[in-house]
Amino acid sequence: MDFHVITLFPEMFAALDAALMGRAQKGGLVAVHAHNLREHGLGNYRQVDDTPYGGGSGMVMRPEPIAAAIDAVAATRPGLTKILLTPQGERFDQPLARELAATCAGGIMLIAGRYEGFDERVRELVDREVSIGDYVLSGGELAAMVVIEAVARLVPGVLGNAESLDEESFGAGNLLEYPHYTRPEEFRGMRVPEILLSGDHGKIRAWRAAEALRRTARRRPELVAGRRGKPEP
Ligand code: 6GU
Repeated sequence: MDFHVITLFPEMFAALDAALMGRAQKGGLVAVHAHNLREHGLGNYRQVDDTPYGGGSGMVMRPEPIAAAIDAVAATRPGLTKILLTPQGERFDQPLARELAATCAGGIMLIAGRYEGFDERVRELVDREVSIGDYVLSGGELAAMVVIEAVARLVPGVLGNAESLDEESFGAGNLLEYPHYTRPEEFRGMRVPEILLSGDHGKIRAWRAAEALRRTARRRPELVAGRRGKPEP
């Protein structure tokens, strides 16, 4: 799967050359291309932002450089799904990651903004808007990387068989994961649950399923109720 990011900070995406994403890119399963929005800036200063109509503090990203960058990337790659990263977007979660992995075979274009926001007309240029959570980031770059990694690891072959999609948190049942233990059997007086040492794989499976449900019900009751979003007060 191909990812194309439009950003003022393409160098940030070198972070995806490490670990799982690095392996996936070297193996040809995933490609990440960062395109410098500055190249489409206006005038000698390659300006990409301007003061807001109506007054107020901060700068707003102008629509023309973003439109030019989107068009330049799309011209040679017509199948890309265009996603604007914005705190006002649809909340990114594992079901949305699965949806994008399943429906964006033609690749994904991610538009990362900086400053206070985009000119409203930029919204008309994209297919959807995504936020990674209710907190403020100075730009969409880290959000883009979150989306890229979460979607890329759902591409067949990206995870080794050591890693299972079904058993992890938000996996098959959209629950948190059951507790894990490794050696030693006793650590600072804390023992590994006896059942995990029993060798009875039927009982172990049942214990893990019950623990996953119990833990999710305590920590994230809204997931057990099958609802998305925050717990109700
Ligand atoms: Cl997608 N962008 C920015 N700038 N801040 C965010 C975000 C995105 N998602 C959460 N906070």
